[in-house]
Amino acid sequence: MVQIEQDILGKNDAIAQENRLKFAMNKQLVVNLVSSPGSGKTTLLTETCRRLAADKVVVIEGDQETANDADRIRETGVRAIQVNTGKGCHLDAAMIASACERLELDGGDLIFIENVGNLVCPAGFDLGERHKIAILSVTEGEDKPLKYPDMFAASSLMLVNKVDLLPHLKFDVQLCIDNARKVNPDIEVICVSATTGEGVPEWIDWLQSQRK
Ligand SMILES: Nc1nc2c(ncn2[C@@H]2O[C@H](COP(=O)(O)OP(=O)(O)O)[C@@H](O)[C@H]2O)c(=O)[nH]1
Ligand SMILES: [Mg+2]
Repeated sequence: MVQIEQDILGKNDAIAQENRLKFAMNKQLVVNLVSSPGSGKTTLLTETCRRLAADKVVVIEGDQETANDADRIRETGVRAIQVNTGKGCHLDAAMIASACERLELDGGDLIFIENVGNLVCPAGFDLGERHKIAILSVTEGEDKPLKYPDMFAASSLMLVNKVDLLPHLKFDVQLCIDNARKVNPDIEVICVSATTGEGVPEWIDWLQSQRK
């Protein structure tokens, strides 16, 4: 088991490194959104695409089945490609390489990857992205960074989503942030609501600062 795991991860890391070099050469910013299912990745992405419509934005959508999320992105006018992983629980670097080829990008792009929803497997797979971004919604509980530390340790930024629901819930935002910083003292945090737009300008500013 250990040998197989090492072989798979070794092969993935080599392709991820090729992706990373290509992204750098083509001046592309690539961010990989990771979270459990339903935390609001696609909703936040559609809102983000609407606000960045004038930019060169594309989205690579990962789900086990269906093209629903790519369809939701395309409704905003942004190009999207759907990757179905079947039995797989995460995207890998080869899937991203092939999706980028199909997108025929010409450089300077902002590439969003929406990974398959789960807080475990996507943490272990480097796609060649600049940043992993963990989305945690306030309905999931403050303890998730402690229960699934790898995901939060691998992420540069945590977006705490659905803050519009806070008045209806017992969710301690500061405790959640403290828990995330226990596993990753450097993680940045932005509180957002993908549906009301609260915090979304700060998220867009964060993206723009990464593009410079
Ligand atoms: N109240 C509220 N609901 C949200 C927010 N973001 C997403 N949702 C809802 O959460 C559900 C799952 O969202 P979706 O974007 O499909 O999550 P994904 O599985 O992470 O892509 C949908 O019913 C969304 O309307 C938010 O900020 N506030
Ligand atoms: Mg989705």
